Amino acid sequence: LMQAGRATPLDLSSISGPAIVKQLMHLATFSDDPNPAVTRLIFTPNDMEARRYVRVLMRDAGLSIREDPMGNIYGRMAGSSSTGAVVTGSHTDAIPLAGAYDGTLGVIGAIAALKALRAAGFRPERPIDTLMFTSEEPTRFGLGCIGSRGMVGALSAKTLDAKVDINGTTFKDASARVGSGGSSHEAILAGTRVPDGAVSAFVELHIEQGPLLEKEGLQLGIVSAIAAPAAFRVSLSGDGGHAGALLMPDRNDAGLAAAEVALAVEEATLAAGAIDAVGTTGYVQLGPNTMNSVPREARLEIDIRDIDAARRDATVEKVLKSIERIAEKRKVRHRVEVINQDPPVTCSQKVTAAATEAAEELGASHKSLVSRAYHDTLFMSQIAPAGMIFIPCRNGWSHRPDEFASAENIEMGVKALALTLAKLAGS
Ligand code: HGY
Ligand code: MN
Ligand code: MN
Ligand code: MN
Repeated sequence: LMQAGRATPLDLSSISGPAIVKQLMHLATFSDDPNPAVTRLIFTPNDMEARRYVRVLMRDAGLSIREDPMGNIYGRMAGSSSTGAVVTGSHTDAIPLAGAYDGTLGVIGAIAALKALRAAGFRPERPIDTLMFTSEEPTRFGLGCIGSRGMVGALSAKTLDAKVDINGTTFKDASARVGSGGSSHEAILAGTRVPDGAVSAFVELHIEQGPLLEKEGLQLGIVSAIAAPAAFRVSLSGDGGHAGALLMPDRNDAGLAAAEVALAVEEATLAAGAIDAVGTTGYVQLGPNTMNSVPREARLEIDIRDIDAARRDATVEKVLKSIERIAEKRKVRHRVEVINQDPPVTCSQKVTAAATEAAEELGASHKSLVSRAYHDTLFMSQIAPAGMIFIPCRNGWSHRPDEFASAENIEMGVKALALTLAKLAGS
């Protein structure tokens, strides 16, 4: 492939979709739930297996490995200069009963891309780092992108102190298993923070998790922007009581209040009048959650997103007002905790141009599109020009066991990533 500014063409023929699929399927075996589902929460035994496997692949690709105190794992291809690294990576953690491609494609694919660049005799000017972010999903500690937030200084020790899992385990105690943990959240964050200027560009390869590319028969997506995610936790409590003896007029049923709140989320989101506005009540936990006891506790986790931040915030405001109204009407006590309310990101022209050029040199059909899912790229964009490359996934399905991407689309995605990295790293 003639690469702009390069004397010799870059031969990426060693990149094999079927070989990468084999690695992805092996990685998928490290799961708390049986195949084809993948469940893999940060620092659990299966996550430790996944980390070990990623290290094996990084070593096999000739990369020098380093791990920071939060467990972000770097695999470096040295360059003639020692700073301003071009970084590419994604995550291997998986929410309960997810699939085999979300995140993992951008970790395994990045290692395969660097292995191919080395085989093609490519010697970068700036170093290239592949990165396995320690955890992108919010499942265990209730906050997404905990590793990239730590890397860019978007996470305080105070916030991290408050993040405990369902057993009350803190990030620090759980990260001790990684062996690169630390004595306190301050120390862990200090050792994770990326120094200014250390990263010159960031690009993440990921499945689209939406149906557009497949619908239009396109091979690649160049991400222009990432939607603004917000999440919050709502606790509702009533007095509960005996399902037989407590008469209806005397009830303040927390379960019914929760049901109304979930409907209010849908109503407020639809009222935004924009297809890009989405709202989900994905988690509802009732207490004591048994047939003949009137629910006295309800915990909800609500996720509201939009590519327009102001419109997203207006939807959030509407939902918060509805919670007040519903709690008042049903005489339940309520507590709302904002988990995150992050701005959207416009991807960097420098990265999207390099990725578009790579797609064109590969003769890959492509289009620019918005990412409705959030990614670690959302935070890496705070310290460096950042962007993403998407490949199609079947029916746009994701966060489901039947999530799927074809070997040929994976192969094209990894080739585009390799070429984009070569352009950004210079030689
Ligand atoms: O929820 C998301 O957008 C990502 O998959 N964590
Ligand atoms: Mn995900
Ligand atoms: Mn993901
Ligand atoms: Mn074009």
